[in-house]
Amino acid sequence: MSKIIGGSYNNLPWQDKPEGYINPVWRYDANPIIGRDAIPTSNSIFNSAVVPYKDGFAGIFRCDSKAVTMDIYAGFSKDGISWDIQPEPIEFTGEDEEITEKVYRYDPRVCYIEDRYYITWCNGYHGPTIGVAYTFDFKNFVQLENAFLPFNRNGVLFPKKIGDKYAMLSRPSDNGHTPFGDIYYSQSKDLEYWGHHRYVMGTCDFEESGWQSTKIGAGATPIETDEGWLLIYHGVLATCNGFVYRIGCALLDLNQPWKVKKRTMNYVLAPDELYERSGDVPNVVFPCAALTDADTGRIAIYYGCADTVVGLAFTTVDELMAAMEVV
Ligand code: BMA
Repeated sequence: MSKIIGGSYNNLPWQDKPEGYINPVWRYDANPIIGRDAIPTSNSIFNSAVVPYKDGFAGIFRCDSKAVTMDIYAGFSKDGISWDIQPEPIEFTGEDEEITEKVYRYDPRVCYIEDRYYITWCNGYHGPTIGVAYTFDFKNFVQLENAFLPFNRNGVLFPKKIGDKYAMLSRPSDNGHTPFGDIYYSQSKDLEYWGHHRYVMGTCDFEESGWQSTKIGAGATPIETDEGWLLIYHGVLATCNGFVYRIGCALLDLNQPWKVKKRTMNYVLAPDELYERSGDVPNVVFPCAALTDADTGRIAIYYGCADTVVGLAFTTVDELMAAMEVV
């Protein structure tokens, strides 16, 4: 038995694994939990992140508009399943208008560190890079400097300092639909200047693990366990009909998280259901958050489905540990 290091959340959304189901991750039986038109202006709502907040949950949602522009919105939920998303996008305050000026914002992550909630997202600034902001209440948001130079995506913070420094995973990329991408680790004393970059892991040979042979990117905030940081990530295969996004996980060293101890060669979730296979961008499951309960080892994964709606899936720390192989 592996142990999650973290809080007890007995209000975590949960369903037991269906009888006879053999895969390590199973879906909420009333998926999708958020439809594409959950706010009046949205074309689609997907790739969104949630955290425990007060006696319920809060989240940051990617809502693409009917003009098909990308922005992020705050939302609240009592049960983690039924969400009330604010109809207006997040307004950021910050020291420099050049940075707070909106170009596009997408694929948010949320991470509680020390005393506040940090959000990271893919922020348009002469191409995609990693935007960083914090909030205490999901109403007022203060934007900090972009973490990196363009082009970068999938910036995911660790929930605590490691060796006295804040830590972030990211995926350097290009300005288009990147045909490559490995995961890197960066460190900062102040959440503004990032350095001491380390390579974490890359794609696999097509012959070895095809689903993650084109590019990979960090998904949810890493989950601290007694055996290492459990990272849920996405992996992509380039097919003759476009990219296919699936989900896997890896175990990173607790003190030196750029060292990978284990990794899935078989995916843990793939686009199998109709709402994952068909939508604005077919064949995409894209994880951005996971809620955990240290008492039971339960994990609830929030993921975008076909760039159109939000899905919820369940697993446990032991299921994910058993799905990985030593690298
Ligand atoms: C990536 C990002 C994600 C999206 C995925 C599949 O490059 O744009 O937001 O889910 O492509 O379209």
